Amino acid sequence: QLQERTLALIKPDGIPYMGKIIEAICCSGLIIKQLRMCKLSRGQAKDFYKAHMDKPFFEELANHMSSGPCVAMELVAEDAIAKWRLLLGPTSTEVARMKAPSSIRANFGTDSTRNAVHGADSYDSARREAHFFFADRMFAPCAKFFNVTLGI
Ligand code: YYY
Ligand code: MG
Repeated sequence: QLQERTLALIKPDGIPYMGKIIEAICCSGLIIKQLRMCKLSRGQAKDFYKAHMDKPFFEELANHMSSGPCVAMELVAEDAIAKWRLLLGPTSTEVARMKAPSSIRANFGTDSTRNAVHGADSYDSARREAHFFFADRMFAPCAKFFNVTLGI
């Protein structure tokens, strides 16, 4: 089947639960193609979320995203973008706990800013965001370990 890629991010407030979040990812059939832990500067956080620069929560969001380490992952599966969005749940953790109680945000998020994880919402954002975190790894020697069994 056609393999799709997406970008997942464990936000600073989700880091204490990263083992459980990665377990949920693996159980759902998403394959982790790349993973890196990093800490965004405030400027990098603003750049990552620049589509929201006019929103009232932008400063708070940039502060949170640069408050500690994140784990960025490139995920691969059939319908990976939609699969990951479904698994992570609605933006508001209050809504998530009502409408998607088994989602990652319902279980590990605190509020609409500290909601544990991020997921790209389209092919274009997945491409941009994967490039944001992994562009410098494009020619990494470990690329030879992919392709054969997973078809990625
Ligand atoms: O894609 P998703 O993360 O579910 O929500 P967006 O509407 O794209 O907002 C991105 C990001 O902005 C959200 O994950 C936290 C933050 N945010 C916020 O701090 N307060 C809100 N009321 C809405 C969003
Ligand atoms: Mg979004």
